[in-house]
Amino acid sequence: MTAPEVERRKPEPVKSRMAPTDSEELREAILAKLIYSVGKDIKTASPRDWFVALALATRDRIVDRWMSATRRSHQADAKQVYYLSVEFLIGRLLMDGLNNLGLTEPAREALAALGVDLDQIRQEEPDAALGNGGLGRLAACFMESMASVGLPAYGYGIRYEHGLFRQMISDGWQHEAPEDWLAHGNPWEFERPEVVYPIHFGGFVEQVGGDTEDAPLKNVWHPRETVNAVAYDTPIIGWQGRHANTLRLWSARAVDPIDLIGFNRGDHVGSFTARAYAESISRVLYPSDETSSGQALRLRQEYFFTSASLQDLVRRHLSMHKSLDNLAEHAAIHMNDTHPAIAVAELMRLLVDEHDMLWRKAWGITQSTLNYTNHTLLPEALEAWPLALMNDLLPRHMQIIFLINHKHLKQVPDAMKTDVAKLASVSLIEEGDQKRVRMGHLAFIGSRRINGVSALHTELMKQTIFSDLNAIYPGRIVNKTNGITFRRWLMEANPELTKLIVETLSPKVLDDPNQLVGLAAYADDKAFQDKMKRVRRRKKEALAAVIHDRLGVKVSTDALFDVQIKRIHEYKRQLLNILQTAAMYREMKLNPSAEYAPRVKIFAGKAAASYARAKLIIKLANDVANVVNNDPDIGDKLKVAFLPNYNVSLAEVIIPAADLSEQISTAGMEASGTGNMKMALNGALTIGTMDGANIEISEAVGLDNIFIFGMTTPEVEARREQGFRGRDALINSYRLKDVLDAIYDGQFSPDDRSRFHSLVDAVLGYDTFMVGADFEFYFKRQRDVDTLWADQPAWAAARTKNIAGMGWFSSDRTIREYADEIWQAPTL
Ligand code: 26Q
Repeated sequence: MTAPEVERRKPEPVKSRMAPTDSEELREAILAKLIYSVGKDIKTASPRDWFVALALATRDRIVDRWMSATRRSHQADAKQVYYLSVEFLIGRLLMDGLNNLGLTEPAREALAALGVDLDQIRQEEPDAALGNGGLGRLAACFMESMASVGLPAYGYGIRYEHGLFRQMISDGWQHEAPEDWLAHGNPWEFERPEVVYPIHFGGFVEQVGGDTEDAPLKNVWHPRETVNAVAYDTPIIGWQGRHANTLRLWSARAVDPIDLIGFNRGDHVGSFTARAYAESISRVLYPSDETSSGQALRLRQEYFFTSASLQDLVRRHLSMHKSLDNLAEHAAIHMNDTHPAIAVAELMRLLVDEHDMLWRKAWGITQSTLNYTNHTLLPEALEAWPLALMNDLLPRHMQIIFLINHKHLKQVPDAMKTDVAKLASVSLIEEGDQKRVRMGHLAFIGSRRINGVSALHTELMKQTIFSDLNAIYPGRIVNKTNGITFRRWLMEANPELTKLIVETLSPKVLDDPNQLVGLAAYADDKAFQDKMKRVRRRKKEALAAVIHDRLGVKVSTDALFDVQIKRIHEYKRQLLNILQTAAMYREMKLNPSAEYAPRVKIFAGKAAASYARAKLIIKLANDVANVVNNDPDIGDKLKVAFLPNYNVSLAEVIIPAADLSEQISTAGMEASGTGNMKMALNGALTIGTMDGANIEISEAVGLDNIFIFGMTTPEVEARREQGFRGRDALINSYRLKDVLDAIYDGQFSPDDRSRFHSLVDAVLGYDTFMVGADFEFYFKRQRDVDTLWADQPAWAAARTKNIAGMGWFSSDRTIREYADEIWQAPTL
């Protein structure tokens, strides 16, 4: 950021004439790091060396605050939040650290004095892409917000050696390449070789004792395999450096590095295989979201990090308290989706088997300590582990789950007990050919609170997957609408807009985002809008440069930048957007004088490697781009750009340049969305369905300032019940027929005319995602977009009202709600 504002809001530090300024001090520190830690001098240092030197100097300043914050919360014996997440999609940390310490400008000056450009070397930092998408990014925003609001917390996850794959597009098709973020080391983390816990798998359970009063019955787990979990800590500093928390990620380490007997026998390769197998647990992030892989390695990952985290927090509690009796008063454990849901059984195992607690008491503590967030209702994403697999890998946990289920079913209301279907629906075990453990049910039963991530999503949770459990435990389900951290998504991604907002309102807006409402008064202010125009232009030029650089496509910054960036999924309906684009193109060809706003259609997103249809949708976007971009009749009226390898860093470039934000999921399917919030905050108008947090956004910005279209959730449901087929939509939309015919005919794929038959057939057939049904409404709503774009002052006013309405979507607000209503954890 533009730290002048940050500097201004701090009282001027009293410095003697001889004291160095922040920038001089930083310059010395960077130089010392370059020489003594990196081992290079100014002459030989590469941009990466400079990045590492700056990161290390920044880290020192973070560490000071981190240690005092940790000491303070320890002394206060403050309640700790433990946020368990199999994904943390962090991105880069350099600008986050500098911004929150108010050191961005001093660092820029310090480097400039050394002949180095901050904006160049910051590009050297690899993204920590330890997540797939929304869920992982939410965890990263929450870490930053917990530090910013002063909530003592640990994030717990897995230190994947390889994060989400790199996406390459060749000839329009997605290819995956391994990602290697640790190749040059990681300056932010601290290895803690002394913090290590054994994680057991397999084997059998033996019952011992039980014959006398002094020797109560005990279950002893004899595992077949043990892997060590080693901690790596990364400090997460909050706004203004007021507080810092720890992100503790676990790495798998074999108990024995080599099989010496095998090695000595001459089996030089084989003697390492056991180690490779053990350490494969933290090797790579599962690259698919919204589908449960059901594979043993995934279950091993989930148990590995959950058990290590619980052992760690139990040990921490016992270092300060006599017993675990008061665990719930001092710890709130959060399960980010069901991925750590085995925590319910693992905490019971630790309390009962390892700490000799009676079942009833242990269950009370478990239920008061754990909480769970659900992020999806899609059936294919709901985790249900085959009982046989679970029994093989975690035999003691399986016994505990059966006992939890037995006691749970015993106390369901009598009316439910006699209804076999209802009883089956609330059981932790799914019956059928292959019995499975329902992880969502396990998380529900073992938690104090469970929450959805937007008002609609929470309502649908109550009505669908958890309706019967909700009837048994009314009040347990609550809503916590998602949020985003404004430090990264406004201050760091868009320092120009931040500066304008601060100058227009006051620096206080940086502490209290609700003050953004003050911007609404400037909706029609000429002077303000002129400045805004300059900011917009700069951010669009930066994106245009990236598009040119990566795709060789020249786009006009006068055009409307129409952006859809997210994982590629049928329910997110990139296909609907592409069909609309192709239809627009065909109408432009037919009627060259038609009044369309000049547009650049920008897409980015990864498809799971095994998701063939999503990959075909990427190919279609690129095939349409090829035809449109090379058509001399079209020129700047329409351009299509699919930017490869979408990640957090690319998002930081695209989002501030978006004029229109596409949030067009089939109603009822997107739990919340968070990109919708990021783009609106940066001044995009949304075109979207009444889905997820789009609904809250429409309330916050006003229906006049958002383009809502499409069927609502009940309408989608009704349409499904009627047995709607996509071809039924053709009667009402000649354009849909025309564009589907053109695609089917191979107009966009002359080299393989049947390439997209399966896609067109899917739309004309069951049309699971209602692409056909919503097409005409969507197309017409896009023409309303054109009309407003033609009236630039009206557009600018609507844009300003969008930004003004976004204060509530700060993840600081979300985190305060979790702290008050779920964790009952006071901030420092
Ligand atoms: C599960 C089992 C095995 C392998 C992978 C998975 C898996 C991994 C990731 C399942 C789901 C995910 C990610 C889900 C996700 O990102 N959901 C999104 O969460 C956001 C934050 O709440 C919401 O805004 C989005 O609407 C939701 O789609």
